[in-house]
Amino acid sequence: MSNDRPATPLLDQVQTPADLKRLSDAQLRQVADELRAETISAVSETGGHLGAGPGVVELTVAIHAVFDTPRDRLIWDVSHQCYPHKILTGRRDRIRTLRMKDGLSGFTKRTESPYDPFGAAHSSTSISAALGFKVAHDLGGAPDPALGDAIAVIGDGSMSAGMAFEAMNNAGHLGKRMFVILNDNEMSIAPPTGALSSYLSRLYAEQPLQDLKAAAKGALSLLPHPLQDAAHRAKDMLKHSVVGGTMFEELGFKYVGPIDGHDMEQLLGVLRTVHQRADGPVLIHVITKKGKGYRPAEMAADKGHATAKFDVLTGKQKKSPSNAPSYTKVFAEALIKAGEADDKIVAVTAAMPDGTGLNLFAERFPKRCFDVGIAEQHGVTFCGALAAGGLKPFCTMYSTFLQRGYDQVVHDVALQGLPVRFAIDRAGLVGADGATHAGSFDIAFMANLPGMVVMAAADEAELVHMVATAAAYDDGPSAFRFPRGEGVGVEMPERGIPLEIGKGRMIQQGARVAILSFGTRLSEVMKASEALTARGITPTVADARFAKPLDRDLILQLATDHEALITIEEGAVGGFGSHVAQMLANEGVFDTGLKFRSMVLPDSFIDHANPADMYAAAGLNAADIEAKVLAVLGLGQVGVKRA
Ligand SMILES: Cc1ncc(C[n+]2csc(CCOP(=O)(O)OP(=O)(O)O)c2C)c(N)n1
Repeated sequence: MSNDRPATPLLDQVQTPADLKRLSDAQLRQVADELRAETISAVSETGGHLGAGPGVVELTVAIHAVFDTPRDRLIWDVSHQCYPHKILTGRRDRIRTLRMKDGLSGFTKRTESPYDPFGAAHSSTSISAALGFKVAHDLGGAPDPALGDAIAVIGDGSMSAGMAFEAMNNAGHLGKRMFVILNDNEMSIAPPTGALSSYLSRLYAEQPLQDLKAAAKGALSLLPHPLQDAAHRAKDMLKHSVVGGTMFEELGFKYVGPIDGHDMEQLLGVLRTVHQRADGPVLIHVITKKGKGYRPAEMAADKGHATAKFDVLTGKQKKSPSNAPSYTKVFAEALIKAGEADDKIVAVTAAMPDGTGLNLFAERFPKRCFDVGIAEQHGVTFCGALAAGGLKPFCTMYSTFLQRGYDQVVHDVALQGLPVRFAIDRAGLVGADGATHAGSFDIAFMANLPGMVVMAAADEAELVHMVATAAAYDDGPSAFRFPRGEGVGVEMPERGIPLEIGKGRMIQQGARVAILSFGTRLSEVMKASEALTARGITPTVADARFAKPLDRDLILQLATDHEALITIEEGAVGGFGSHVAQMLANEGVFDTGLKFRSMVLPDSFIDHANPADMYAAAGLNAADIEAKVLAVLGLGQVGVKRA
């Protein structure tokens, strides 16, 4: 590997998957090699999901060579492994814009290409989607392009989530021809946990990977065959040597495998056979290596799951140094301290030990930390019962993934008043992962729940106090949110001090206009305040700390003492500002003429870019706050002229 663009003579001739159909099997092997080199080279320039793509290059080429995409619907689960697919499906010219503003998405996206029939980024949806396409096909749905087969490619990590099993249960029952390719690399982001993972490992630990002949025969024999004898013979053979996968068979799938996902000949052989012969749901178990063919990724603990831009030769990442600690790290360290003081504190992550910082908690307290796999729903209910059992669980999830466990938050935790502590990381806009990962909705969906305490940290020191608050508060459920990225560099307290529930804090006393901030926009508010002070308007600034319960006294005071009140938060409409507006309306404050404005995320899904650009697009930066203050005071025009 070198830092120069790789030579890709054969790949250069492939504009769309139709071009693969003209190539020999040996040439397809070469296309796969070139595709791997091109993928690694592109990610070195853009950053992104590095390990998953190289693990599926052979699979990507083989599927596109055998099936007829985009007519056949190919659905990549999570779709962080879709970069090679994008290169083969007419997007190679833009592959070096991955995850950048106005560039290609890092995931499949319906609006981007007809080869992306179903968008994804949250896991374990692909089998449901494939089944939906298949049923639409059978019932005469007529989209453009017309419907053909449906193929889901799903990783072993994603296969562990409930949704995948719900879909297989349904698909096995309906018995329709469809294909699930289980891409088993024995990795999730971290090594996968749980009984399913052990089951899959056993499936191939106990028997060698199949050679081509046996695999193709295995596939054949699982399918209807005109010759009963041959079918019988094959069945016997399979029973005794070739077939594992009893669990999948019990669910109604024909099981083929395990096969070597880097052996092009074997892949092509098996896919051609099942393509020709399947008349019901088939699960093809493919063994691959995450990061395959790129040593730095293969050697990394996470197999190069996600990376910044890097040097291809050395694998060294090009990250800019930061001055402040990340919120995630601050959270983890505060939780460890709380855990040292209280042995009832336990922590739960859903397959994100590193991303949430719980790997550090697990190192310190291995018995008190649980990685439940990609299973947010289970994780939340599990925490509910841990709380009912007298422990103090911190249910630690990214805002976007907590969405999946929402009924469990409502039904299993809030309704029963159980003191689960929700630590909500990646709250607000997240940058390159884009709209699928934005933490936009948690304020709204948590603050509307009776009995839920909802906090947002304005900076990293506040986060330390909120961890302490959540640890101390045992009267019901609580949540605190904090964003992706680094803190603002404030002085850190030695230890967290529990906050008074439902009380905000004054930051600065000013006049005429009050700005009430919830969360980390506070630093932008302070920048805006400086600019406004230079214009002769010093706003009052307060940090609400709580969206629930609201600090009524503080808010009513701000409303009474000022001509205008502006709220600001990193969340969608329906959150903090809405609660404040509702309270003020009910108190009759608007009857006496308070000017009220609420700054929230726009009512649209914001595409990937860097976080600063995203907040600029959202209109939540200092300049927007300044403009809002001027406008509400009727000085908007003056402001624009002076600016
Ligand atoms: C609902 C949900 N929870 C968590 C994640 C974060 N996540 C992204 S990829 C991934 C691991 C997926 O593992 P696997 O399916 O085995 O694919 P691999 O990366 O190994 O190819 C996780 C946990 C997610 N995308 N969706």
